[in-house]
Amino acid sequence: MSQTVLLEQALLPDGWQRDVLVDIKDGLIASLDVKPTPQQMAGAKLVAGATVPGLPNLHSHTFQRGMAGLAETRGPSGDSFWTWRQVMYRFLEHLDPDDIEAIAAMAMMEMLEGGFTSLAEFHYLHHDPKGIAYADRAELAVRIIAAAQQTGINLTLLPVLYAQGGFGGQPVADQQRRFYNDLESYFLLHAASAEALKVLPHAKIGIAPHSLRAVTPDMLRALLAAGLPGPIHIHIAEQVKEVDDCLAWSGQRPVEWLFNHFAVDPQWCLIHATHMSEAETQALARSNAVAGLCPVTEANLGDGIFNALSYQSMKGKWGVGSDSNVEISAFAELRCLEYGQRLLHRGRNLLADAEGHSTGFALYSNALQGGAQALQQPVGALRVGAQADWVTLDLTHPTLAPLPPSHWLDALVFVADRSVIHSVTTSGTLRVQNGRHLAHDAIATRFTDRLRRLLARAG
Ligand code: NGQ
Ligand code: ZN
Repeated sequence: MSQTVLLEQALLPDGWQRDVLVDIKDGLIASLDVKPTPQQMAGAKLVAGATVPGLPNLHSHTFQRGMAGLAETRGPSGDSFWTWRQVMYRFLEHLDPDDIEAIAAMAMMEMLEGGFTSLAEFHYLHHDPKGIAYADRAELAVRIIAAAQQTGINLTLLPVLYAQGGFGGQPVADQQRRFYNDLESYFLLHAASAEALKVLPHAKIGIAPHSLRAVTPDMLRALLAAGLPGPIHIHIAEQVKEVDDCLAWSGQRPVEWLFNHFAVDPQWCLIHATHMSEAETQALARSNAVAGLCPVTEANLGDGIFNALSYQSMKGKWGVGSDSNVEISAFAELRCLEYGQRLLHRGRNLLADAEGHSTGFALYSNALQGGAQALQQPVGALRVGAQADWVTLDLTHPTLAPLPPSHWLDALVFVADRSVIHSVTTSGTLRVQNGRHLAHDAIATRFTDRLRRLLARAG
């Protein structure tokens, strides 16, 4: 399958360019011409507006979209990440495979409508509510894959190893039984997931030890020694209590412990990494691993603020994820990241590259690069060989219409809501038009029906 489109305005790696002619073959950009002849332009399908590469979403648990808005009521005492986690555990007790697929499709559709075109799904819900493996042990991975197929988001699936309930070999709690695997069953799950993923031509697979809280050092060593392909994602140093528990267990902080025991390299993506000393920040930046920041969720859960200013000054790589999916928007993640730094350091335009440079451009391009690395997909730039994944902005929208191109990304990150998104394409196929996914109504109706029933069941 091949087609030729003419992008009226396109964000290329070195800036905005008018009239970019793109040939798409098998979902990839086969050629890209910045000085097309009038004859070439005449034969192409015009994409009006300003086209930017879609952002990779490097961290999500799609099922948590089903509890968005259900964890904002004050509980009996001192609400925190840990009481939220109890609410989340109670919510997932009732989810069946059909619910999980319907919620995943809803979340993925909103990702596409919100500017994300690819996704690393950190998938740890594996078994039935009693902790018993489904007849197909990859049943729930199959459901995530089906949702990706329905929506068209480009998936990197990260089957998660979750094997202990806390540092030092604590047994998993009853509420964590749906996550549990030993190494042997994990490898079977991983193989079955890889097989199921074959229905998606551009999909990737990686591995994800859930956190240092949830795997033992021996298991982590054995998992890495198996040499499975793809990226390695892990939650780390998100909460102060997690840092304190790690210190009590090992005498070291989580990021420090990881670097002391493993060769962290660009394959790795450290999710959150909120609480790091300067030495840890430097080690992470030097490793060229990606810091997987989820600023909206980190704010929602009261995690703390990642010191992006010092990390970026050390040329650390980072990307963004929508994690708990309480709000799904590529732009909101970037905005929240910069605003956290402004509040922390009491300054402005802190993550811009240099004087006279746009903050929105710096945020957007860093998140493109870090996200592509974390997903290990050929995404994150409009260039030959990349997936034809892009977001086209409506240049007649009042947020953008009066502005010159040099300010479009600032307006996108700091001013716009999703109503500036006109269309979204992944793998060369149109998925969102006039701001709505082509299957919006069917996906939204199924989600609403299933969630109503679920909430009635749960009481
Ligand atoms: C998760 N979410 O796996 O969904 C976690 C909560 C945990 C975040 N860390 C559970 N944001 O970390 O134990
Ligand atoms: Zn997470």
